[in-house]
Amino acid sequence: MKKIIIITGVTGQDGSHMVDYLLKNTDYEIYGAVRRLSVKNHENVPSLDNPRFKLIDLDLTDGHSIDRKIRDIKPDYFINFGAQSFVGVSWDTPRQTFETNALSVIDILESLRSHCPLCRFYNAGSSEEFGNVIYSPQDESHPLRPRSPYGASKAAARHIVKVYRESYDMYAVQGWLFNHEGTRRGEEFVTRKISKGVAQICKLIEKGQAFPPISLGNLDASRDWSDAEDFIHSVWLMLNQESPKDYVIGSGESHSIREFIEICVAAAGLEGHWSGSGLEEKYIVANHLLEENNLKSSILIDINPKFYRPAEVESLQGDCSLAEKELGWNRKTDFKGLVEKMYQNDYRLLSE
Ligand code: NAP
Ligand code: F7E
Repeated sequence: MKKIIIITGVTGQDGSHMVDYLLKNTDYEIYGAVRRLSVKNHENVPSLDNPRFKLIDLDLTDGHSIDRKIRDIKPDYFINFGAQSFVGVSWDTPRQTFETNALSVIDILESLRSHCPLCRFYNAGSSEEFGNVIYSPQDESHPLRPRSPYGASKAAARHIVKVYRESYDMYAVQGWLFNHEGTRRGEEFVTRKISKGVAQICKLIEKGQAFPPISLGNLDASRDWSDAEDFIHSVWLMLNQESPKDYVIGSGESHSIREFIEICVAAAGLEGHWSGSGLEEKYIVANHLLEENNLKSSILIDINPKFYRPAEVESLQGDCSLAEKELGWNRKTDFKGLVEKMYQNDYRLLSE
């Protein structure tokens, strides 16, 4: 009998990479859970024609739909990547964020306990649970100090996963994954906003056209950014240990948003410099094409306070030494490679 996996979040970044990874590395049957949307958004799921992959309707905010699918399918693994994953909007939709990210986890665990208690469960935890950090880099012992409704929802989910693991001896884990990005990253996250924005500007410069700046919020924040494709393997390793244990997955490095911009601009063959500070801070680009075309607009980045958050996580840096030692996990792509990959992908997409 082939093993059966349910994955939520398959229209998103991690869920879709997980489908690709499992189709390639296992012979399991995979059920990708999607919620009904008025306009379908299946661009990230390239495996729809594979007979081992099927879509099922499951909304994380509807416990009935979770229970029905688990009861009927009785999976061997349940991987929960589905979430309201955007920190910035979690202040606008705190209840929906909590329902989607935390309460749903109770529904999943209860249902697994009733219908298939041996199923292995992964819930997508986040470095945002560490929030207002008290030491760097953050390891598995760092306290949970979330700064956003999003971070609080993931911290709540972590506690409930641990409670079910300890109370009912279930295989339930929740890694602390630091930021991971890539070619399937949602366009509102800062990395993709920059890589796509710079690619669009580069195209306009090539055509000799003026360009509007990319408006951003807090440039002082720094993050531990990695390639999402490297992280999928760590999730599978966490799900297949002898006994369940949670790990920090990150790169061990922290880079500022300014550094991300500088590498991306260099990848586009442009040169630039910072000027001003606070709300007046700008990144100005120079390029022979700008001069040849008499283009006056050269501001690539400016600041718009609407992108500031009510509370900010200033800096995150993960200590993944335990995962390296005990899971044997290692990342392949470094920070510069990630930025260049994202820029080149966005430039190519605009060239098609
Ligand atoms: P993502 O691209 O935003 O994908 C989120 C997925 O959740 C989408 O497929 C979305 O479906 C689905 N979803 C949202 N609400 C749902 C609902 N009510 N019912 C069913 N599905 C729902 O996120 P990601 O970057 O792949 O992240 C995957 C998971 O890891 C998330 O739980 C996120 O919070 C967590 N995480 C991410 C990072 C990171 O840096 N990427 C780091 C730490 C933790 P629709 O297409 O229908 O919206
Ligand atoms: O923000 C700053 C912003 O939205 C990163 C999610 O995957 O990783 C992600 O959450 C930083 C923040 O990601 C803009 O204030 C400045 O300091 O790209 P982000 P995030 O909040 O780190 C964690 C680990 C998750 O778990 C989440 O699911 O960039 N920033 N200017 C901006 N951010 C955005 N989005 N847009 C700006 O214009």
